[in-house]
Amino acid sequence: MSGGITRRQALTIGALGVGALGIGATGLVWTTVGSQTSGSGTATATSGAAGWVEPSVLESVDGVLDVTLQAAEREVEVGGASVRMLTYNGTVPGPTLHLRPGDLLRVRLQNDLTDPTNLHTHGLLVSASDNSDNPFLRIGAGESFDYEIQLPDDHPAGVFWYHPHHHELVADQVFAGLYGAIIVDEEDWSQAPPRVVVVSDVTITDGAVASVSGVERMLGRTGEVLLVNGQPSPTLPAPAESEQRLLIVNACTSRYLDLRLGDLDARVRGIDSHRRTPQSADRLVLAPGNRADVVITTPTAATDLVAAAYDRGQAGMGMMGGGSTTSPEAVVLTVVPDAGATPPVVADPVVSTRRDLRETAVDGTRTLTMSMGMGGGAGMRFLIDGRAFDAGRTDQSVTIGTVEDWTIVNVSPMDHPFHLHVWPVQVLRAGSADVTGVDVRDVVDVPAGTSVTVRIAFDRFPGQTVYHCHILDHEDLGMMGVVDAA
Ligand SMILES: [Cu+2]
Repeated sequence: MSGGITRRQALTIGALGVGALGIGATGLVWTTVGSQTSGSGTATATSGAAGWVEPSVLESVDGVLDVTLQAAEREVEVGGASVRMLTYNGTVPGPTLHLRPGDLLRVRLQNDLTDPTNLHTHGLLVSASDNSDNPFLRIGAGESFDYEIQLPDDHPAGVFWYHPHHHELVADQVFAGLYGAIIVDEEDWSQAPPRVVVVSDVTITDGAVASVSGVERMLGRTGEVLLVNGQPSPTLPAPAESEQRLLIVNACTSRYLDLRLGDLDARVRGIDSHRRTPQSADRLVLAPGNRADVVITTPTAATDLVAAAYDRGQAGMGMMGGGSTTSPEAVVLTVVPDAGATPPVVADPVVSTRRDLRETAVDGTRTLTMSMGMGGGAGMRFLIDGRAFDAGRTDQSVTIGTVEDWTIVNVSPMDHPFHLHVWPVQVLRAGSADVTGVDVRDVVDVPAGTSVTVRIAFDRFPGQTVYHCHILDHEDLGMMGVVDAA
Protein backbone atom coordinates (compact mmCIF):
# COMPACT_ATOMS: atom_id res chain seq x y z
CA MET A 1 0.00 0.00 0.00
CA SER A 2 1.06 3.57 -0.32
CA GLY A 3 -0.07 6.85 1.09
CA GLY A 4 0.90 10.44 1.56
CA ILE A 5 2.63 11.76 4.60
CA THR A 6 0.09 13.30 6.88
CA ARG A 7 0.86 16.55 8.61
CA ARG A 8 1.29 14.81 11.93
CA GLN A 9 3.66 12.22 10.53
CA ALA A 10 5.65 14.93 8.87
CA LEU A 11 5.96 16.74 12.19
CA THR A 12 7.00 13.60 13.97
CA ILE A 13 9.59 12.73 11.40
CA GLY A 14 10.80 16.29 11.46
CA ALA A 15 11.69 15.80 15.09
CA LEU A 16 13.94 12.95 14.03
CA GLY A 17 15.76 15.00 11.47
CA VAL A 18 14.37 15.19 7.98
CA GLY A 19 17.81 15.27 6.47
CA ALA A 20 18.52 11.77 7.65
CA LEU A 21 15.49 10.56 5.75
CA GLY A 22 16.36 12.29 2.55
CA ILE A 23 12.94 13.85 2.44
CA GLY A 24 13.02 17.47 1.56
CA ALA A 25 9.55 18.27 0.40
CA THR A 26 6.09 17.90 1.77
CA GLY A 27 3.63 15.76 -0.07
CA LEU A 28 6.15 13.08 -0.92
CA VAL A 29 4.56 9.69 -1.35
CA TRP A 30 6.42 6.61 -0.33
CA THR A 31 5.66 2.95 -0.52
CA THR A 32 5.72 0.83 2.56
CA VAL A 33 6.85 -2.74 2.41
CA GLY A 34 6.18 -5.60 4.75
CA SER A 35 3.34 -3.80 6.44
CA GLN A 36 1.40 -7.03 6.74
CA THR A 37 2.71 -9.08 9.58
CA SER A 38 1.62 -12.38 10.94
CA GLY A 39 2.70 -13.28 14.43
CA SER A 40 5.23 -16.06 14.53
CA GLY A 41 8.64 -15.55 13.12
CA THR A 42 8.05 -12.04 11.87
CA ALA A 43 11.16 -10.03 12.48
CA THR A 44 10.95 -6.38 13.37
CA ALA A 45 11.21 -4.95 9.92
CA THR A 46 12.86 -1.76 8.83
CA SER A 47 10.25 -0.85 6.30
CA GLY A 48 8.92 2.57 5.42
CA ALA A 49 8.39 4.97 8.26
CA ALA A 50 4.64 4.60 8.31
CA GLY A 51 4.43 0.81 7.86
CA TRP A 52 3.03 -1.56 10.43
CA VAL A 53 5.65 -3.79 12.01
CA GLU A 54 5.61 -6.03 15.03
CA PRO A 55 8.36 -7.65 17.05
CA SER A 56 9.18 -11.27 16.28
CA VAL A 57 7.22 -13.77 18.38
CA LEU A 58 8.92 -16.54 20.34
CA GLU A 59 6.47 -19.28 21.33
CA SER A 60 6.83 -21.88 24.02
CA VAL A 61 7.01 -25.51 22.89
CA ASP A 62 5.85 -28.37 25.10
CA GLY A 63 5.65 -26.12 28.13
CA VAL A 64 9.05 -24.49 27.79
CA LEU A 65 10.27 -21.30 26.20
CA ASP A 66 14.05 -21.23 26.08
CA VAL A 67 15.43 -17.92 24.86
CA THR A 68 18.58 -15.88 24.89
CA LEU A 69 18.13 -12.15 25.24
CA GLN A 70 21.25 -10.23 24.34
CA ALA A 71 21.17 -6.67 25.64
CA ALA A 72 23.43 -4.54 23.46
CA GLU A 73 23.65 -1.16 21.77
CA ARG A 74 22.82 -1.46 18.09
CA GLU A 75 21.83 0.67 15.12
CA VAL A 76 18.10 0.38 14.47
CA GLU A 77 15.81 2.11 11.99
CA VAL A 78 13.32 4.54 13.50
CA GLY A 79 11.05 6.27 11.04
CA GLY A 80 13.56 5.55 8.28
CA ALA A 81 16.50 7.04 10.17
CA SER A 82 19.34 5.08 11.72
CA VAL A 83 19.49 5.47 15.50
CA ARG A 84 21.76 3.92 18.13
CA MET A 85 19.55 2.37 20.80
CA LEU A 86 19.80 -0.30 23.45
CA THR A 87 18.26 -3.49 22.13
CA TYR A 88 17.30 -7.01 23.05
CA ASN A 89 18.47 -9.25 20.21
CA GLY A 90 19.06 -6.25 18.00
CA THR A 91 15.53 -4.89 17.86
CA VAL A 92 13.32 -2.33 19.58
CA PRO A 93 11.14 -3.66 21.11
CA GLY A 94 12.73 -7.02 21.84
CA PRO A 95 10.93 -10.19 20.75
CA THR A 96 7.43 -10.90 22.02
CA LEU A 97 7.38 -13.90 24.34
CA HIS A 98 4.19 -15.95 23.91
CA LEU A 99 3.59 -18.19 26.90
CA ARG A 100 0.86 -20.41 28.28
CA PRO A 101 -0.17 -20.98 31.89
CA GLY A 102 2.14 -23.54 33.50
CA ASP A 103 5.04 -22.82 31.16
CA LEU A 104 8.67 -22.61 32.20
CA LEU A 105 10.39 -19.51 30.82
CA ARG A 106 14.15 -19.89 30.60
CA VAL A 107 16.04 -16.75 29.67
CA ARG A 108 19.77 -16.48 29.25
CA LEU A 109 20.34 -12.76 29.68
CA GLN A 110 23.58 -11.80 27.95
CA ASN A 111 24.63 -8.34 29.09
CA ASP A 112 26.66 -6.73 26.34
CA LEU A 113 25.93 -3.24 27.65
CA THR A 114 28.54 -1.08 29.34
CA ASP A 115 26.49 -0.99 32.57
CA PRO A 116 24.96 -3.65 34.82
CA THR A 117 21.40 -4.73 34.13
CA ASN A 118 18.89 -7.44 35.00
CA LEU A 119 15.42 -8.60 33.94
CA HIS A 120 11.95 -8.05 35.37
CA THR A 121 8.93 -9.90 33.99
CA HIS A 122 6.42 -7.20 34.83
CA GLY A 123 3.05 -8.50 36.00
CA LEU A 124 3.79 -12.22 35.86
CA LEU A 125 2.53 -14.10 38.92
CA VAL A 126 5.82 -15.85 39.60
CA SER A 127 8.40 -16.19 42.32
CA ALA A 128 10.70 -13.22 42.86
CA SER A 129 13.40 -15.34 44.49
CA ASP A 130 16.67 -16.84 43.34
CA ASN A 131 16.93 -16.90 39.54
CA SER A 132 13.26 -16.15 38.97
CA ASP A 133 11.80 -12.60 38.66
CA ASN A 134 14.35 -11.23 41.14
CA PRO A 135 14.79 -7.44 41.01
CA PHE A 136 17.83 -7.50 43.31
CA LEU A 137 20.07 -9.33 40.85
CA ARG A 138 22.96 -7.54 39.20
CA ILE A 139 24.23 -8.86 35.89
CA GLY A 140 27.48 -7.03 35.24
CA ALA A 141 28.65 -5.76 31.89
CA GLY A 142 29.92 -8.68 29.82
CA GLU A 143 28.26 -11.25 32.07
CA SER A 144 25.35 -13.56 31.39
CA PHE A 145 22.75 -15.03 33.71
CA ASP A 146 20.25 -17.87 33.40
CA TYR A 147 16.76 -17.06 34.59
CA GLU A 148 14.19 -19.78 35.24
CA ILE A 149 10.69 -18.42 35.65
CA GLN A 150 7.95 -20.96 36.32
CA LEU A 151 4.41 -19.85 35.58
CA PRO A 152 1.81 -21.57 37.76
CA ASP A 153 -0.84 -23.71 36.05
CA ASP A 154 -3.53 -21.18 37.02
CA HIS A 155 -1.60 -18.18 35.72
CA PRO A 156 -4.12 -15.66 34.34
CA ALA A 157 -4.18 -14.73 30.68
CA GLY A 158 -3.09 -11.22 29.93
CA VAL A 159 -0.55 -8.81 28.54
CA PHE A 160 2.76 -8.47 30.39
CA TRP A 161 6.19 -7.13 29.55
CA TYR A 162 9.86 -7.39 30.38
CA HIS A 163 12.42 -4.69 31.03
CA PRO A 164 15.54 -4.08 33.13
CA HIS A 165 15.13 -3.40 36.85
CA HIS A 166 18.60 -2.50 38.08
CA HIS A 167 18.11 0.33 40.56
CA GLU A 168 19.33 3.74 39.33
CA LEU A 169 19.61 2.53 35.73
CA VAL A 170 16.02 1.55 34.98
CA ALA A 171 14.79 4.77 33.37
CA ASP A 172 17.89 5.19 31.21
CA GLN A 173 17.82 1.59 29.98
CA VAL A 174 14.09 1.47 29.26
CA PHE A 175 14.11 4.89 27.59
CA ALA A 176 16.95 3.71 25.35
CA GLY A 177 14.97 0.73 24.07
CA LEU A 178 15.09 -2.23 26.45
CA TYR A 179 11.55 -3.60 26.63
CA GLY A 180 9.43 -6.30 25.08
CA ALA A 181 5.96 -7.81 25.37
CA ILE A 182 5.01 -11.05 27.11
CA ILE A 183 1.61 -12.50 26.27
CA VAL A 184 0.10 -15.31 28.33
CA ASP A 185 -2.94 -17.06 26.86
CA GLU A 186 -4.12 -20.42 25.59
CA GLU A 187 -4.86 -19.25 22.08
CA ASP A 188 -3.50 -20.44 18.76
CA TRP A 189 -1.86 -17.53 16.98
CA SER A 190 -0.96 -19.46 13.85
CA GLN A 191 -4.11 -18.38 12.00
CA ALA A 192 -5.06 -15.01 13.43
CA PRO A 193 -2.62 -13.40 15.83
CA PRO A 194 -3.65 -10.33 17.80
CA ARG A 195 -1.77 -7.11 17.18
CA VAL A 196 0.98 -6.47 19.70
CA VAL A 197 1.21 -2.72 20.29
CA VAL A 198 4.23 -1.78 22.41
CA VAL A 199 4.08 1.97 22.99
CA SER A 200 7.19 3.83 24.14
CA ASP A 201 8.68 7.27 23.83
CA VAL A 202 12.18 8.49 23.16
CA THR A 203 14.13 11.61 22.35
CA ILE A 204 16.70 11.30 19.59
CA THR A 205 19.62 13.66 19.11
CA ASP A 206 22.33 13.21 16.51
CA GLY A 207 21.35 9.63 15.76
CA ALA A 208 21.36 8.49 19.37
CA VAL A 209 19.07 8.46 22.39
CA ALA A 210 19.32 11.83 24.12
CA SER A 211 20.64 12.08 27.64
CA VAL A 212 18.38 13.91 30.06
CA SER A 213 18.89 16.64 32.63
CA GLY A 214 18.47 16.37 36.36
CA VAL A 215 15.28 18.38 36.10
CA GLU A 216 13.87 15.94 33.55
CA ARG A 217 14.66 13.07 35.90
CA MET A 218 12.84 14.79 38.74
CA LEU A 219 9.82 15.54 36.59
CA GLY A 220 9.96 12.15 34.92
CA ARG A 221 11.28 12.36 31.38
CA THR A 222 8.89 12.53 28.44
CA GLY A 223 10.32 11.49 25.08
CA GLU A 224 9.71 13.78 22.12
CA VAL A 225 8.65 10.95 19.84
CA LEU A 226 5.96 8.38 20.57
CA LEU A 227 6.74 4.97 19.11
CA VAL A 228 4.62 1.90 18.41
CA ASN A 229 6.74 -1.20 18.02
CA GLY A 230 9.71 1.11 17.54
CA GLN A 231 8.17 3.27 14.79
CA PRO A 232 6.58 6.73 15.01
CA SER A 233 2.80 6.82 14.50
CA PRO A 234 2.55 3.83 12.13
CA THR A 235 -0.48 2.98 10.04
CA LEU A 236 -2.43 -0.19 10.78
CA PRO A 237 -4.17 -1.50 7.65
CA ALA A 238 -7.30 -3.60 8.09
CA PRO A 239 -10.50 -4.27 6.14
CA ALA A 240 -13.15 -1.67 6.89
CA GLU A 241 -15.52 -2.73 9.65
CA SER A 242 -13.32 -5.67 10.65
CA GLU A 243 -12.41 -6.13 14.28
CA GLN A 244 -8.82 -5.73 15.38
CA ARG A 245 -7.54 -6.90 18.72
CA LEU A 246 -4.78 -4.73 20.14
CA LEU A 247 -2.59 -5.91 23.01
CA ILE A 248 -1.21 -2.61 24.24
CA VAL A 249 1.80 -2.11 26.52
CA ASN A 250 2.63 1.30 27.95
CA ALA A 251 6.42 1.00 28.04
CA CYS A 252 6.94 4.75 28.32
CA THR A 253 9.33 5.83 31.02
CA SER A 254 6.95 8.45 32.45
CA ARG A 255 4.19 9.22 29.94
CA TYR A 256 0.59 8.39 30.71
CA LEU A 257 -1.35 7.27 27.63
CA ASP A 258 -4.75 8.94 27.67
CA LEU A 259 -6.17 6.97 24.75
CA ARG A 260 -9.20 8.42 22.98
CA LEU A 261 -11.11 5.50 21.53
CA GLY A 262 -14.43 7.11 20.65
CA ASP A 263 -14.06 6.84 16.87
CA LEU A 264 -12.99 3.20 17.00
CA ASP A 265 -15.95 1.49 18.70
CA ALA A 266 -13.54 0.12 21.28
CA ARG A 267 -14.22 -2.60 23.80
CA VAL A 268 -11.77 -3.24 26.62
CA ARG A 269 -11.28 -6.95 27.32
CA GLY A 270 -8.66 -6.63 29.99
CA ILE A 271 -6.26 -4.51 31.97
CA ASP A 272 -2.93 -5.96 33.10
CA SER A 273 -3.52 -9.60 34.13
CA HIS A 274 -7.26 -9.17 34.56
CA ARG A 275 -9.61 -10.14 31.75
CA ARG A 276 -13.28 -9.38 31.91
CA THR A 277 -16.42 -9.19 29.82
CA PRO A 278 -15.64 -6.62 27.12
CA GLN A 279 -16.80 -3.12 28.02
CA SER A 280 -17.21 -0.21 25.62
CA ALA A 281 -14.88 2.68 26.35
CA ASP A 282 -14.34 6.09 24.79
CA ARG A 283 -11.29 6.75 26.90
CA LEU A 284 -8.64 4.55 28.48
CA VAL A 285 -5.79 5.90 30.60
CA LEU A 286 -2.76 3.64 30.84
CA ALA A 287 -0.18 4.76 33.38
CA PRO A 288 3.43 3.76 32.72
CA GLY A 289 3.59 -0.02 33.07
CA ASN A 290 -0.13 -0.67 32.50
CA ARG A 291 -1.33 -2.90 29.64
CA ALA A 292 -4.66 -3.38 27.93
CA ASP A 293 -6.42 -5.92 25.71
CA VAL A 294 -8.71 -3.90 23.44
CA VAL A 295 -10.87 -4.73 20.41
CA ILE A 296 -11.52 -1.94 17.93
CA THR A 297 -13.61 -1.84 14.77
CA THR A 298 -11.88 -0.50 11.68
CA PRO A 299 -13.66 2.66 10.45
CA THR A 300 -14.41 3.26 6.78
CA ALA A 301 -11.95 6.16 6.68
CA ALA A 302 -8.44 6.51 8.08
CA THR A 303 -8.74 7.26 11.80
CA ASP A 304 -6.09 8.24 14.32
CA LEU A 305 -5.82 6.59 17.70
CA VAL A 306 -4.82 9.63 19.71
CA ALA A 307 -3.18 9.93 23.10
CA ALA A 308 -4.50 13.22 24.45
CA ALA A 309 -2.31 15.76 26.20
CA TYR A 310 -1.96 14.68 29.82
CA ASP A 311 -0.84 16.64 32.85
CA ARG A 312 0.53 14.44 35.64
CA GLY A 313 1.82 17.30 37.71
CA GLN A 314 0.30 20.17 39.54
CA ALA A 315 1.22 23.71 40.45
CA GLY A 316 4.60 24.18 42.04
CA MET A 317 6.70 22.41 39.45
CA GLY A 318 8.12 25.74 38.38
CA MET A 319 10.56 25.61 41.24
CA MET A 320 12.27 22.70 39.54
CA GLY A 321 13.49 24.66 36.59
CA GLY A 322 10.30 25.38 34.73
CA GLY A 323 10.01 21.92 33.16
CA SER A 324 6.66 20.43 32.36
CA THR A 325 4.89 17.28 33.44
CA THR A 326 2.44 17.61 30.57
CA SER A 327 2.85 15.27 27.62
CA PRO A 328 1.51 16.74 24.37
CA GLU A 329 -1.18 15.16 22.25
CA ALA A 330 0.26 12.49 19.98
CA VAL A 331 -0.98 10.06 17.35
CA VAL A 332 -0.32 6.53 18.58
CA LEU A 333 -1.27 4.90 15.28
CA THR A 334 -3.63 5.43 12.35
CA VAL A 335 -6.13 2.72 11.45
CA VAL A 336 -6.47 2.65 7.68
CA PRO A 337 -9.21 0.71 5.86
CA ASP A 338 -7.55 -1.63 3.38
CA ALA A 339 -9.64 -4.26 1.62
CA GLY A 340 -6.51 -6.28 0.88
CA ALA A 341 -5.47 -6.73 4.50
CA THR A 342 -6.26 -10.04 6.14
CA PRO A 343 -8.89 -9.69 8.83
CA PRO A 344 -7.75 -11.24 12.07
CA VAL A 345 -10.24 -13.30 14.01
CA VAL A 346 -10.95 -11.92 17.44
CA ALA A 347 -10.87 -14.55 20.12
CA ASP A 348 -13.97 -15.20 22.18
CA PRO A 349 -14.30 -13.03 25.22
CA VAL A 350 -12.88 -14.58 28.32
CA VAL A 351 -14.86 -13.84 31.43
CA SER A 352 -12.67 -13.30 34.44
CA THR A 353 -12.16 -16.14 36.83
CA ARG A 354 -10.24 -13.84 39.12
CA ARG A 355 -11.35 -14.06 42.70
CA ASP A 356 -13.18 -10.94 43.83
CA LEU A 357 -11.61 -9.99 47.15
CA ARG A 358 -14.25 -7.49 48.21
CA GLU A 359 -16.03 -9.94 50.50
CA THR A 360 -12.81 -11.52 51.75
CA ALA A 361 -11.81 -11.13 55.39
CA VAL A 362 -8.85 -8.82 55.78
CA ASP A 363 -5.95 -9.75 58.06
CA GLY A 364 -4.30 -6.35 58.21
CA THR A 365 -4.10 -2.86 56.89
CA ARG A 366 -1.21 -0.53 56.30
CA THR A 367 -0.63 2.91 54.86
CA LEU A 368 2.23 3.87 52.56
CA THR A 369 2.95 7.53 51.88
CA MET A 370 4.64 8.75 48.70
CA SER A 371 6.32 12.10 49.04
CA MET A 372 8.93 14.41 47.58
CA GLY A 373 11.29 16.66 49.44
CA MET A 374 14.27 18.84 48.88
CA GLY A 375 17.40 16.84 49.51
CA GLY A 376 19.93 19.54 50.18
CA GLY A 377 22.51 19.61 47.42
CA ALA A 378 21.31 16.33 46.02
CA GLY A 379 18.19 17.78 44.42
CA MET A 380 14.66 16.49 44.83
CA ARG A 381 14.26 13.23 46.75
CA PHE A 382 11.50 10.75 46.06
CA LEU A 383 10.42 8.82 49.13
CA ILE A 384 8.00 6.23 50.47
CA ASP A 385 7.25 6.66 54.16
CA GLY A 386 9.97 9.28 54.33
CA ARG A 387 12.71 6.91 53.18
CA ALA A 388 14.58 6.41 49.93
CA PHE A 389 15.11 2.86 48.63
CA ASP A 390 17.59 0.67 50.46
CA ALA A 391 17.92 -2.88 49.15
CA GLY A 392 19.20 -3.99 52.53
CA ARG A 393 16.17 -2.82 54.50
CA THR A 394 12.81 -4.58 54.72
CA ASP A 395 10.04 -1.99 54.67
CA GLN A 396 6.98 -4.26 54.80
CA SER A 397 6.80 -7.77 56.25
CA VAL A 398 3.75 -9.73 55.16
CA THR A 399 2.61 -13.29 55.81
CA ILE A 400 1.86 -15.74 53.05
CA GLY A 401 -1.77 -16.78 53.22
CA THR A 402 -3.04 -13.40 54.39
CA VAL A 403 -5.06 -10.65 52.72
CA GLU A 404 -4.22 -7.00 53.38
CA ASP A 405 -5.60 -3.58 52.52
CA TRP A 406 -2.95 -1.06 51.57
CA THR A 407 -3.76 2.62 51.34
CA ILE A 408 -1.28 4.47 49.16
CA VAL A 409 -1.23 8.17 50.01
CA ASN A 410 0.36 10.66 47.63
CA VAL A 411 1.20 13.89 49.43
CA SER A 412 3.34 15.18 46.57
CA PRO A 413 2.34 17.56 43.78
CA MET A 414 2.88 14.93 41.06
CA ASP A 415 0.93 11.79 40.17
CA HIS A 416 2.71 8.52 40.98
CA PRO A 417 1.69 5.16 39.47
CA PHE A 418 2.18 2.55 42.22
CA HIS A 419 3.45 -0.88 41.14
CA LEU A 420 3.71 -3.95 43.35
CA HIS A 421 5.68 -6.87 41.98
CA VAL A 422 4.30 -10.44 42.00
CA TRP A 423 0.86 -9.90 43.63
CA PRO A 424 -1.90 -8.11 41.67
CA VAL A 425 -3.90 -5.55 43.61
CA GLN A 426 -7.67 -5.05 43.57
CA VAL A 427 -8.60 -1.39 43.68
CA LEU A 428 -11.26 -0.75 46.35
CA ARG A 429 -11.23 3.00 46.66
CA ALA A 430 -9.69 5.77 44.54
CA GLY A 431 -9.75 9.25 46.00
CA SER A 432 -13.10 9.64 47.71
CA ALA A 433 -14.93 7.11 45.54
CA ASP A 434 -15.48 3.40 46.04
CA VAL A 435 -14.68 1.38 42.94
CA THR A 436 -17.62 -0.51 41.49
CA GLY A 437 -16.90 -3.82 39.83
CA VAL A 438 -13.71 -5.82 39.93
CA ASP A 439 -10.69 -3.67 39.05
CA VAL A 440 -7.53 -5.75 39.37
CA ARG A 441 -4.22 -4.44 38.09
CA ASP A 442 -0.55 -4.31 38.99
CA VAL A 443 0.02 -0.60 38.38
CA VAL A 444 -2.49 1.76 39.99
CA ASP A 445 -2.29 5.49 39.52
CA VAL A 446 -2.26 7.62 42.66
CA PRO A 447 -2.95 11.19 41.53
CA ALA A 448 -1.27 14.08 43.32
CA GLY A 449 -2.80 14.85 46.68
CA THR A 450 -5.04 11.76 46.74
CA SER A 451 -5.02 8.22 48.04
CA VAL A 452 -5.95 4.80 46.70
CA THR A 453 -6.85 1.72 48.72
CA VAL A 454 -6.12 -1.71 47.29
CA ARG A 455 -6.68 -5.27 48.57
CA ILE A 456 -3.90 -7.78 48.09
CA ALA A 457 -3.95 -11.56 48.55
CA PHE A 458 -0.44 -12.64 49.49
CA ASP A 459 -1.41 -16.16 48.56
CA ARG A 460 1.95 -17.60 47.47
CA PHE A 461 5.51 -16.85 46.43
CA PRO A 462 7.43 -16.27 49.67
CA GLY A 463 10.48 -14.11 49.32
CA GLN A 464 11.56 -10.53 48.91
CA THR A 465 10.56 -8.17 46.18
CA VAL A 466 9.73 -4.49 45.67
CA TYR A 467 6.99 -1.92 45.19
CA HIS A 468 7.67 1.43 43.58
CA CYS A 469 6.57 4.38 41.51
CA HIS A 470 6.44 3.37 37.83
CA ILE A 471 7.64 6.75 36.68
CA LEU A 472 10.99 5.08 36.28
CA ASP A 473 12.99 8.20 37.02
CA HIS A 474 11.24 8.44 40.39
CA GLU A 475 12.01 4.80 41.10
CA ASP A 476 15.67 5.44 40.30
CA LEU A 477 15.59 8.50 42.59
CA GLY A 478 14.47 6.38 45.53
CA MET A 479 10.69 5.94 45.38
CA MET A 480 10.80 2.18 46.02
CA GLY A 481 10.50 -0.13 49.01
CA VAL A 482 11.16 -3.78 49.91
CA VAL A 483 8.40 -6.21 50.83
CA ASP A 484 9.29 -9.51 52.48
CA ALA A 485 6.69 -12.28 52.34
CA ALA A 486 7.19 -15.26 54.65
CU1 LIG B 1 6.47 8.92 40.72
